[in-house]
Amino acid sequence: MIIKKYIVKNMNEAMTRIRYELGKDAVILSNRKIRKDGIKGFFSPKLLEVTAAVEKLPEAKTEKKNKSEVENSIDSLRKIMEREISNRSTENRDSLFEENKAAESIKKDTSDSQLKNEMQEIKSMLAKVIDKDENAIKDEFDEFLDERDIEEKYIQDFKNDLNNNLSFEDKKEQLREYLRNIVQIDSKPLSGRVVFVGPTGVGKTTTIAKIAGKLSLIERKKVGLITIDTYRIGAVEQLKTYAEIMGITLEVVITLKEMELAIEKLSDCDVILIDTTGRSSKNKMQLSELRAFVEKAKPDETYLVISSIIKNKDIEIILDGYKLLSYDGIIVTKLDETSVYGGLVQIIKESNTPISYITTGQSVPEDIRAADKEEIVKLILGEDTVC
Ligand SMILES: Nc1nc2c(ncn2[C@@H]2O[C@H](COP(=O)(O)OP(=O)(O)OP(=O)(O)O)[C@@H](O)[C@H]2O)c(=O)[nH]1
Ligand SMILES: [Mg+2]
Repeated sequence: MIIKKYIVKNMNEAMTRIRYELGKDAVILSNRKIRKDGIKGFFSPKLLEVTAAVEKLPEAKTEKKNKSEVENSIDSLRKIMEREISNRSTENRDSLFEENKAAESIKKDTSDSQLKNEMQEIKSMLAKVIDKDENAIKDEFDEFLDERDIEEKYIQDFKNDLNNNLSFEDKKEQLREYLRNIVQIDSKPLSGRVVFVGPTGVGKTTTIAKIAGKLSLIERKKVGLITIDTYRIGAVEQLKTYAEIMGITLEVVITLKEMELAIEKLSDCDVILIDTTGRSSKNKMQLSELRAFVEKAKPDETYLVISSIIKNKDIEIILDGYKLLSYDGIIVTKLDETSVYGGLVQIIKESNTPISYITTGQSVPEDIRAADKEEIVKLILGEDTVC
């Protein structure tokens, strides 16, 4: 049994290293939080000490630990060369005897062709080993993409340009650069009329409460709230409760005319946040009805709120369906509920719309922050977690 300790920043990093070094059959024996030694450690973030074990190393790693196939091939080559040298010296000695000349010539021919054959054999052995190593690198990177839930079709242009002979780490660095180029961020301060749309239960109302709290309590802005969320019992109550706690005016809108009136009433506000009913992106009727309300509000900004726990397959349908609402920013919610963020690549690629905010928990108003490019790239690569 092989037991190995890893000092890492987080569990994701541990899992990636364990899988790479010990293989898929490895099990985690223990994990505990530790600090680096010395005073410096006291001020730096805690690290994780993870102990993992595996019965035996996977084949590729065993080869590396034991004598590798390349080394074996070199050994064989050496033996052949030694034999050839010894043959040659015999040849020299024999050449002293004229009577043995004919026999010697036959021997030399035999030994030359034998050497040729063996060299050919070694050549193909080496080619196989090199080929195997290249495949191992490729598989490891593809495995990494799978683990991070990064779908190949969304990074096809990156993969097409990727040199497969690069090491795993170099490929990862190239992916980091690629992500830095495609991640669009826009977290300009909110002002005017801002509408929030998105599927049911993604966190629109909670996000609005968080933003309203930050704007009114911290930035001291005059905030007004409008909700057209009148379809479910308790839906208005949710926002009403937050509005009362924060001392913010809430207008409830049922008809298109009321939307106009509500906007007028709140015209002295710096920011008007408009909550909407969660709609299925497949229901075009509902979305068209919602669009009529949104158009009446004449928004300065429309945010599509989407949850990071939505399945990759559904992201496409949502982004596509909600195009009807002409969203110009995206808010990704519930990042605390997952530790794999490859779906963000899909959101970024398919929406071609900047991410403005991310939310990281249920607490109002704390669990929201402006999107940060480097943080998003690290989350996708599994180098960061949301706590
Ligand atoms: N873990 C976690 N939960 C969240 C987050 N944001 C919202 N929630 C929770 O998600 C649930 C639904 O939130 P709502 O704000 O009611 O969602 P909604 O989009 O307004 O839902 P509908 O109005 O029904 O469409 C609530 O339990 C929230 O507390 C988040 O960032 N992390
Ligand atoms: Mg709601």
